[in-house]
Amino acid sequence: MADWDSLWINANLATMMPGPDAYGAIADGAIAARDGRIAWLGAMTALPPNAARKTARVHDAGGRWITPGLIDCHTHLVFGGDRAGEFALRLEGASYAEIARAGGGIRATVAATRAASEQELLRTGGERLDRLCADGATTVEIKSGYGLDITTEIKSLRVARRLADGRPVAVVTTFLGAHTVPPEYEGRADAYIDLVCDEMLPQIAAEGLADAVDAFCEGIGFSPTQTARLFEAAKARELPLKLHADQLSDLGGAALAARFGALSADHLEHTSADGVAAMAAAGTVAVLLPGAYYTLSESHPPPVAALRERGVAMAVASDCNPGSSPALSLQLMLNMACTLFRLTPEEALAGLTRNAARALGLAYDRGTLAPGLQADLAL
Ligand code: DI6
Ligand code: FE
Repeated sequence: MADWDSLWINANLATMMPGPDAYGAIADGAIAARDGRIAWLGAMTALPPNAARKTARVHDAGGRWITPGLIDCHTHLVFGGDRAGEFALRLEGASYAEIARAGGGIRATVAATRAASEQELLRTGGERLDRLCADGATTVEIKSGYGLDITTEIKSLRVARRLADGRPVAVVTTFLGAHTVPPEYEGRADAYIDLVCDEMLPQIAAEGLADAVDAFCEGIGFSPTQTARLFEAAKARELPLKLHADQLSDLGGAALAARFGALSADHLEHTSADGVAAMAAAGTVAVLLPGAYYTLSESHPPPVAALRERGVAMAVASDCNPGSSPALSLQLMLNMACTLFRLTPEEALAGLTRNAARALGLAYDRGTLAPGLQADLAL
């Protein structure tokens, strides 16, 4: 009866399916794929007779663990230049916000990204994506937000889409035109939001370049009112929402994201109890980014105990970017989610699989191991 393309035998499976065991573990199991989908999984003792003979390729996992392919649901990995100099400045006492206000930070990367050719962005972005894949990623979200003009935002999103070509990974794109006010709009943030809503968003939506829309709601980013305007415009085009919320201060970003039914609110270091309650009620996923917390030497971690108590799904991601999280190891993020944010190992792995899929609206298709889902596996 078995008629499979691939079969992995002698594997321990972390299915990540909810249940009595936090990993949804199947010890001494096997998993089969057909046409890129999971066709069967279970204990070795339940494997149909002759299964191996009727399968094109049989792999012996040799007792290793198979998890769902890891999902990095928050990255900014298409960018030009680097910001190593800012690392040194911060060591000397400058803060992330001070560097940003002095024209460094995101704006420094915007200048370098505008100057970079599409080929250059494809090459450097590809090197970064390859490292995430080597660490077990099979789905990676990539945000724009280092263009902040229509040409460069579109260039970045096209590069992000093309990065998946020829690689064993799916790329999901997010339009982050509202990342910061570009220099040519200094002091005119509302006029820039007009440009984002009235020109960038329609063109990007028409070209199908974005799977979601995000913003940086922060003192050095955009106000809740400006963010809400963008969210209205995105909703009118039926684009899902995400938000950089409450990273450096509590502007009520988590509650704002929840009010708009956003897929996720990300960072959350300064989110209040009300914000957590609003996320719980709306089913908005909390995306925790320990790499940024670590790199910026923050001391105010996200309210993990409250998120856990309220049953808010917690995802974990790299936030790969040249300023606040120059990180390309998902296994290090698993470690830091536990050591810095006190997630349990089970919660951390769920954060890079099941809950990361939810943060991208893809839980119907990936993030757990179950028949019918994509056969995205990490061995
Ligand atoms: N928060 C972040 O962690 C990234 N963007 C944001 O709004 C960092 C962006 C950068 O520093 O380049
Ligand atoms: Fe980010």
